[in-house]
Amino acid sequence: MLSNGFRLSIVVELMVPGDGIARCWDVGDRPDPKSYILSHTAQQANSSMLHGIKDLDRDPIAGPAQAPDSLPVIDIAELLLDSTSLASRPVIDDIAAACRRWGFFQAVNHGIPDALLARVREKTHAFFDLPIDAKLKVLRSHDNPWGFYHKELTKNQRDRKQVFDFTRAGTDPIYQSSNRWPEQPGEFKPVMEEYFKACTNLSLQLLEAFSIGLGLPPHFMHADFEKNHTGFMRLNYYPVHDPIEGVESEQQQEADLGIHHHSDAGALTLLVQDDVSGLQVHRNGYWYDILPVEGAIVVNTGDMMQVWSNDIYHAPVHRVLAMSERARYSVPFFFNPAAEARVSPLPSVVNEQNPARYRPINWGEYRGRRSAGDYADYGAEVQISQFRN
Ligand SMILES: O=C(O)CCC(=O)C(=O)O
Repeated sequence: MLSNGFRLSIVVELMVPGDGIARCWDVGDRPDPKSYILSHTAQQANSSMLHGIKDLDRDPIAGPAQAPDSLPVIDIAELLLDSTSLASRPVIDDIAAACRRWGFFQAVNHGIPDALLARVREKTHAFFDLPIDAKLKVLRSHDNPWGFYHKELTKNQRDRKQVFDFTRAGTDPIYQSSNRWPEQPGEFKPVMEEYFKACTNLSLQLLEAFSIGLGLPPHFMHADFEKNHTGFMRLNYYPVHDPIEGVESEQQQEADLGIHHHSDAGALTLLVQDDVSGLQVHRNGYWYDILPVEGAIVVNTGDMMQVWSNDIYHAPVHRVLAMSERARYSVPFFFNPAAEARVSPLPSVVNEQNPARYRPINWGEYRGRRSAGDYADYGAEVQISQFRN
């Protein structure tokens, strides 16, 4: 848990046990300080613009003065038993409070078996361990986003990672394309499909908490997901060395972060991370680490949840640092509505005093534009701020 460049003594001293957020950083302890943190700190004062917008990746990392509270770890067992029971109300309130404050929490007792998570981890490692030629056989293309990719962009900057993306079986309604599955490792597809199903079920249960938290019946949001959701799974591999270093001449700007800052486009994200740190959330001008908590699934809200809730829940900006000592693996499941969903602030959060802050968004179109920008640099990325009233 405290690997990858963190000095054990410092982290133990400054962390509240189990809360998943560390309090203080010595920049010398950060993953890849040379290539990113130090150079960016030095440039911070005079060079913080990216495509005409403030580049949040240049903001400082939180020290003790900026971290008076912590990212919650929430036991969701009662919610999974019955979201309408009295016993689940404190869980729902904790989730609502976490999503207002951080947009993130770590869920424990989430019901996904450890054995399944272990198999997902094993297959993820085995896939990324394949020789590059085997991975290139399932390479993502311009018109089909499913499969392997090693040159992904976030905010038009190349990330230091490799990914493998897949979605539901059949032809997906946004890109009219279908999954690419590798021949190796064996059992890769059934394991991933089983995990996809488990994440879909858990996400639907979490949606009940979000609906109740916004004063709506538990199943209010289900209509946009149950039959035709467009959720997808991503396997992330953050190697220590830039995966295309010295191989490609195009897009050779330095991949100085694992993933540059972004918010997730959809409703909510479930993430399993391994024991290597690197994920950070941006809050009030600082970056806070989300440290691995054993057995927990990290949950965060996305752009569509921010719109539905009329800014009560927010889509947190987050990123992953570049690795310097050990590779990192993570598996996010992005739970997204049906392609035809028209997303706008929900009736329970809009009234005369609080008018709708967004115009309706067509999810399929929004998602299509966002992922096109991940593939190649098509200029400014689509953002929900463009739909603000
Ligand atoms: O690897 C992580 O911890 C975060 C992944 C993420 O933000 C993404 O894939 O969009």
